[in-house]
Amino acid sequence: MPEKLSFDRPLHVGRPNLGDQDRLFQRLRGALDRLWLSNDGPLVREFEARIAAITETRHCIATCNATSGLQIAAKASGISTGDEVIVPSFTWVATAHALDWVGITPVFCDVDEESGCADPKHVERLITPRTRGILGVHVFGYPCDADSLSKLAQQHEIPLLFDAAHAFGCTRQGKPIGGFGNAEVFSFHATKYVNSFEGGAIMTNDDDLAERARAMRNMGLSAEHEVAFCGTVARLNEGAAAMGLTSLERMDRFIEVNKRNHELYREALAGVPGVTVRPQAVGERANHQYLVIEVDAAEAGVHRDAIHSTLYAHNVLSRRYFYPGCHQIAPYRADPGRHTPLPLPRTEALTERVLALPTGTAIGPDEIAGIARIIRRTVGAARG
Ligand code: T4K
Repeated sequence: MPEKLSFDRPLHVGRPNLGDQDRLFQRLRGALDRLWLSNDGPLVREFEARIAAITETRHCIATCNATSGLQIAAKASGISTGDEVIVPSFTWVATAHALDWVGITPVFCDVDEESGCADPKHVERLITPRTRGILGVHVFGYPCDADSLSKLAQQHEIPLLFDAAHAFGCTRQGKPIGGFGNAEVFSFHATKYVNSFEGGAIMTNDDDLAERARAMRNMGLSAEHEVAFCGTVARLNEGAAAMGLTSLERMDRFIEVNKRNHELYREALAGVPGVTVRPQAVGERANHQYLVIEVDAAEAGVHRDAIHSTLYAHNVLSRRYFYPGCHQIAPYRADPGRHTPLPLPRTEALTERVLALPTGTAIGPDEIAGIARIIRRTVGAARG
């Protein structure tokens, strides 16, 4: 009988990790008993204090998601409608949309191939008098070259922000992500290894920026009936904070499992021509939240998309994070002169090669071995 390769249940990328459900319900009951469900409640404050402590950053302003957090961080840094901000194209579309939605123009830069993060040399070439900020992305938790970006930002007297949606719990040169640049923004969406159902956090060591961001998150209110700034509504609610706090209690365990999965994939895919597991930064603490392989079609004899389709056919729902590059998607492609003065060859090559595979607590060693077997056979068949 031929060996069974397909899975009986779909294996997803982005399956949420769950903390202790009793602790979650206890916290939710507490919120219900207090009749305090949102607007800077005690669970939100506790969540913020925990995130600030873990990341050794002075201020944490929890938000309803990272997208809103990025918008507030930009506005609170003094970036306004009509300004341009340089941002990598190799990222989730939320990074670009967060800016564009509030009338800030994202100008896309190319990335460094190894890290997948903004290439500071290209950023430098793109800076013009219209540039009012730089927004780096610690893509898949790999830390950006914050030193080089920071030098550029200081030289041009513009704010430096980081989209740290993937990088909670990671370090750069041993220092936790969260405290770099003028502000960083985490995501605690359900698909992140620590989640608050939906949520985000603006992190900063700048007291004034923190005060502005805190007010902007809540309609610009600085005190009762005192509206200091134009703001939005991007508060985290108590239910979400209850989930976030419960998830944080298992943070180390989730990282351990992700790390084990990373090793298992690496071993199981070793020697498959043209297929490599994207590495994490050497010597840093990584959360291993995303497990991303790269497929070199020339060597593997098969394009990433064919492996993606084959996995799907076997019930492994891989994701092409991140394809296409932001500069190639409709809203930005339509106006290339405004968003991308140059082609972005490294981004374009990378977006053709990457594929995210299931990881996290919802997946076990046997499943990883099975997924690797499908990939190995697909490549083997393609190469004859
Ligand atoms: N910056 C970066 C660099 C980001 O990657 C993101 C988000 C953001 C900013 C913005 O963060 P937030 O504003 O969302 O806080 C997913 C996530 O929705 C998104 O948060 C994430 N990045 C992005 C990389 O992935 P989709 O469109 O792929 O989501 P979806 O609904 O297709 O789900 C992905 C996988 O997760 C599926 O296999 C199903 C599984 N899943 C999902 C949810 C929500 C579950 O198993 N259970 C669930 O509850 O964007």
